[in-house]
Amino acid sequence: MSLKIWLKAQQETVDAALDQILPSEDTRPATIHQAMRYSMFAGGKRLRPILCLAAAEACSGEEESALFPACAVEVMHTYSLVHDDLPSMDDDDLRRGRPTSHVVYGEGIAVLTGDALLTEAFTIIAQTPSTESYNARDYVLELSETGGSKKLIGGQVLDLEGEGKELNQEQLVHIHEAKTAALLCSSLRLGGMSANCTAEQLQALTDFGYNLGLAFQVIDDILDVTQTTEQLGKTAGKDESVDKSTYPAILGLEESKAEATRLTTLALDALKPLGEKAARLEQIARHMLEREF
Ligand code: GRG
Repeated sequence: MSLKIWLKAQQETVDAALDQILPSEDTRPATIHQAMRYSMFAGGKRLRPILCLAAAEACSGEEESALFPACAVEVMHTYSLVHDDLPSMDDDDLRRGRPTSHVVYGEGIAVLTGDALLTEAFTIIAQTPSTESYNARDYVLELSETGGSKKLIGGQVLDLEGEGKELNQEQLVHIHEAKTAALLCSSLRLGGMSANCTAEQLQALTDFGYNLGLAFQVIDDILDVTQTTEQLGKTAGKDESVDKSTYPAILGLEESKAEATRLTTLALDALKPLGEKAARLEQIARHMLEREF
């Protein structure tokens, strides 16, 4: 099966699982459940759940078990986007070409939507079946560490504090480790854990996720320069390049491309202990480098 067809099938599997697992739109109070579903089904690529499922496959796991962490990481990711778009954060009116949650539902409901999604992520992850080596406690700790003040939230704090300042490469890497690489890494680790991976496999997934996460962010920054904001459908009105440090701004475009290639090579090298079963992970990394995932 070609990567394109496989990716589409995985997206559909994840969408169906999310649809089943999330409270329906008419669950009372309807507003919050409609708002949660509005942001969950907004056309995201489902990169994190797909990495989770591919990691489980690489460790000979069952898709059925990996679907719980796959949904949990996507729900946590969506919470971070809803809050990131708020007027008090990035103040974005559009995400993936659609009005953001606070534009549609008002700021109060958007804050609560993010809170509800974050809480829901833990309800979902706790349902991941135990294996010989891992149980609900391990899964919950993995996700809470990633969502906490040293990773996602810490990264957002550094990002807010860095606005309008000229950051150096080390500071930028630190933000992206926390904001982007951490959740990609956890998505892979949770997929492996749901498949009862060995310590060696878990390390391989961690190293792959770290380098892939950084590569993803460098590529995202490059695309911000090489494609127009309108094409990406990301933001309305506000030009983020003015107050945010990016790889092309620090390294230049050509060196940023070389950095994306270097990080992808490191990610691919990390997959070696997983052997042939990691073929999908390898394809995803190569595809990401060629053009946005
Ligand atoms: C805790 C409020 C809060 C924020 C945490 C993750 C994060 C920090 C903010 C999200 C905003 C952002 C631009 C993060 C960088 C990572 C990134 C490029 C996210 C977009 O991910 P995609 O491209 O999005 O996978 P889709 O829409 O496809 O799901």
